[in-house]
Amino acid sequence: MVEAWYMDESAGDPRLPHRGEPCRRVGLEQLRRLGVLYWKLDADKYEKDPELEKIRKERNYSWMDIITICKDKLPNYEEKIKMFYEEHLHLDEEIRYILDGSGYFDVRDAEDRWIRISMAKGDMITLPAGIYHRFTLDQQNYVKAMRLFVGEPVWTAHNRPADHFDARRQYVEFLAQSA
Ligand code: KMT
Ligand code: NI
Repeated sequence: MVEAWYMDESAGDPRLPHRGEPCRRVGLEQLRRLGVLYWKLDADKYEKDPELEKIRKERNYSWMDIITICKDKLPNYEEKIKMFYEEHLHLDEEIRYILDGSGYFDVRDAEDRWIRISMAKGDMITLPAGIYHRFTLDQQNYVKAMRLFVGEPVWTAHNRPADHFDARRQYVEFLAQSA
């Protein structure tokens, strides 16, 4: 099962786990209350997987591509890595399915604390529109992920502060109701 925990406050290499001491784990139910959805799939059959097809159909994830993030494969690697780790939000869902490798998605909880979600092969996640988040590789320095989208993709990241967007306002309202 996917592991998530409250991050410690220490600075330093983002690719380290930053587990607090003692470690405070976060479960799927708690993630769901933040609007974060998670599925476990068999990444070896992503090309022909009825379970994946079902999710895509139900949630209208019509568009997809595959991105490989490692030094030798991704153009403008350093710049992109930096952008991914800037705290930001999107006006649409961010949907990622890890096909190989691993990495961390950090999301803010309702009290603005960082929760770190450790994602590896077979893990699929949806971050809701308007949630503040960021991504980093871990010490493996490699991830291959499917990116999905409802309709034509818009990758624009709005760095924090981005509180004036409707998507943010709606998300804050959702949080208040799901508390
Ligand atoms: C993003 O938007 O943060 C990315 O595409 C990088 C993460 S994909 C595992
Ligand atoms: Ni993002």
